[in-house]
Amino acid sequence: MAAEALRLLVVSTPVGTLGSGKGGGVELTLASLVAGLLERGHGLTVLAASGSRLPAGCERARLWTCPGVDQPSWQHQRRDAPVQIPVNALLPRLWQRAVAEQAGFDALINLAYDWLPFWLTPQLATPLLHLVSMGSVAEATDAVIAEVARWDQRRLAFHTLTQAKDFQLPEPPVVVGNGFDLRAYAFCAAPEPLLGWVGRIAPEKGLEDAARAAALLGRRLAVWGLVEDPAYAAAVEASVSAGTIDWRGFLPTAQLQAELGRCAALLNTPKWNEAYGNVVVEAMACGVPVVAYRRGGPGELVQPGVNGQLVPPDDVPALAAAVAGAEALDRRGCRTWVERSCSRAAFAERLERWLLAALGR
Ligand code: HBI
Repeated sequence: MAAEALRLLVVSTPVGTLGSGKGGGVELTLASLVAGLLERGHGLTVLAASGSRLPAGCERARLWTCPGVDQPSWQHQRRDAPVQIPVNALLPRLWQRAVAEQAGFDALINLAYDWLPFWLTPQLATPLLHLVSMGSVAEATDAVIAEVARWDQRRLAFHTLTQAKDFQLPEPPVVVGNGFDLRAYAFCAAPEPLLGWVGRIAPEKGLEDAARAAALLGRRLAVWGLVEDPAYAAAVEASVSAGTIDWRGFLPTAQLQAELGRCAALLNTPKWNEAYGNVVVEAMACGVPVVAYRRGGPGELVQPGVNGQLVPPDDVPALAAAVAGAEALDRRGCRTWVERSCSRAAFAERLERWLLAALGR
């Protein structure tokens, strides 16, 4: 239990409503951050887009919402793109409310990857902290994150060391990993001879490499995820023999984990500096070992010989060759590693340590 209960305002991503899945990994991070800190006795208020629903486990948090137009995703803009504020935008409304209410909180926590909240940091009386959700994807956010780091780097936390290395930081970074409600993931001891791949189906996720590796092995590849780029999905389907890919669609966690657990191994093929790699931990939580590129967060989460294997980035033959070694691993060891490192309780403890240090307590 925490030494003293903090009153915390968590401001969500302006890309989609909580519960829509459009916020990507941030939704899972927010759920674990809020539920974990509630468990430790803190008071939580969540500020998000109208239509948002509090995730399971966060019922004791207060929910405030604002209407407005989503922010364009930084993942789909050029690195040198200017910051855009749409007409009737959600982002400034969220922060207008946060600024107006700041006196009622001990700290504000921002989960958005947007210029405005980082820029506001030195201007607020109540300490504003940021859990940065991505690696470097835009010069505008790189620059403002570097400014906050120069001003007071204690205000920043990252999911992994690899992600933090993308940014100019005067001090070693605070790395908090992520947290998962492991009751939601069932361990599967006896898999099918099936390979798996989970993620938004878009070029930066590298599905084409996993499909080619499965084809090289003559194995089926089950694919779960939102088809964000239909043309890309069709091109991947056409790149391997019919029947190699078994498209399973975007499933809520309960259904996803029930199917994912039956895989003999998960292939993880990011083409960008994935900040963390939630799907890698979700697979391991079900006992599924992971073969991943040595890149981004997954390159830090996979412990070779314990919960999976790592191969040189973009090396498809190496990806295929590593599958047998991963499938030979003890599946219970994958689950145990997640229980030790990625539970909501472990995540909340790391978050609380970050908060108290940033508040100078
Ligand atoms: N883009 N502008 C913007 N703001 C965000 O908060 C944001 C984003 N793109 C993706 C994203 N957040 C989340 O899906 C991260 O989990 C990747």
